[in-house]
Amino acid sequence: MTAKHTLGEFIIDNQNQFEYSTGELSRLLNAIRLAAKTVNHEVNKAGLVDIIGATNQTNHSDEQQQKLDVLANQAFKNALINRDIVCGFASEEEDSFVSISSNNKTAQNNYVVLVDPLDGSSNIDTNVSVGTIFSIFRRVTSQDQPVEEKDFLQKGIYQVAAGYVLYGTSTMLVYTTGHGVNGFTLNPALGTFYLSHPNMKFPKEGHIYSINEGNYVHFPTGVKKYIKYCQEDNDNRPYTSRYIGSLVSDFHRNLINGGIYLYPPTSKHPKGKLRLLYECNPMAFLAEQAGGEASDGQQRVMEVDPYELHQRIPFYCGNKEMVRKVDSFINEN
Ligand code: AHM
Ligand code: MG
Repeated sequence: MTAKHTLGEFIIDNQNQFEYSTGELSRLLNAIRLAAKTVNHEVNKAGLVDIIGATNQTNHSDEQQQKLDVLANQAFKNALINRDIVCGFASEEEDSFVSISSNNKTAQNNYVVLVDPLDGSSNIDTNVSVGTIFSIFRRVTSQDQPVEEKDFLQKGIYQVAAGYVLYGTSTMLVYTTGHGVNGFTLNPALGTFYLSHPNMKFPKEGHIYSINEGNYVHFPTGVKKYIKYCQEDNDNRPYTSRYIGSLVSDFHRNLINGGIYLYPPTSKHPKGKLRLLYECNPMAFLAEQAGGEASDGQQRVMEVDPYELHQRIPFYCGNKEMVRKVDSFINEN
């Protein structure tokens, strides 16, 4: 495999790794690749045309939607729905899931996709990196009926694929189907993603902690103790603090350089801020596939049993040893 391997070739070459290899998952990943290029195009135009700033709408979580949130959501929805590839779609920007019936009545589609179309979108106005996060499950209901909520409310361990697109200094698509993590960089001149980061793994040791320390006074005691531990002058510490406020970018940097991302419960977000289905599960799957871990402070994120689409949880994700350390502080006494 060389850096000349394109994402399209890689998807086809690896489709036989997949348990239910019908080509359906490959077509789905190709649709995501296309949507990623559309969003990339829009993000790059920000500042030139009137797509920066807020709409006058709010999403399910009562957060004001940015214009690009809406554009990105539409790009993913169109790419998936128009291609007759999936049976269901859920998004951080939609109140409820969308059921999609196939034109082929004898063979309905098998997969549901959950998307955070533009994560970290509050960074858009200031030209700071943002991302898209996606998670794919096989439906649990029978193929001859419309999807139900339970097709989406599955534990993360049942994900068949997950990934993110990072619209950064370059645009990357990073994904897993449970056989390691591979990263592809977009050549903007050709509009093609090339394999640039094969088999991504967290470095053995991490030295970066990423948390919004402005919320410090509201953190649980265990997290406060962990932050003090990161700052101690001992062994390989103090660690470095780096926080972009864009989960995809913070996660990507920590995956490459070694680190942990933390979003504990706060007074504003007593259950944590990040959404289990659109953000935590896919990042947890990628982290584990790259030799890292993800926890909500009590258990492995991918084993949390979801009860609602927009559920939030506390999130600690990154190098294995660092996640275990913060867990041990949280569960002390
Ligand atoms: P969003 O999906 O509304 O963009 O919120 C998720 C983002 C994450 O990308 C980021 O890590 C976090 O919210 C930042 O939150 P805060 O500004 O509270 O630190
Ligand atoms: Mg988000």
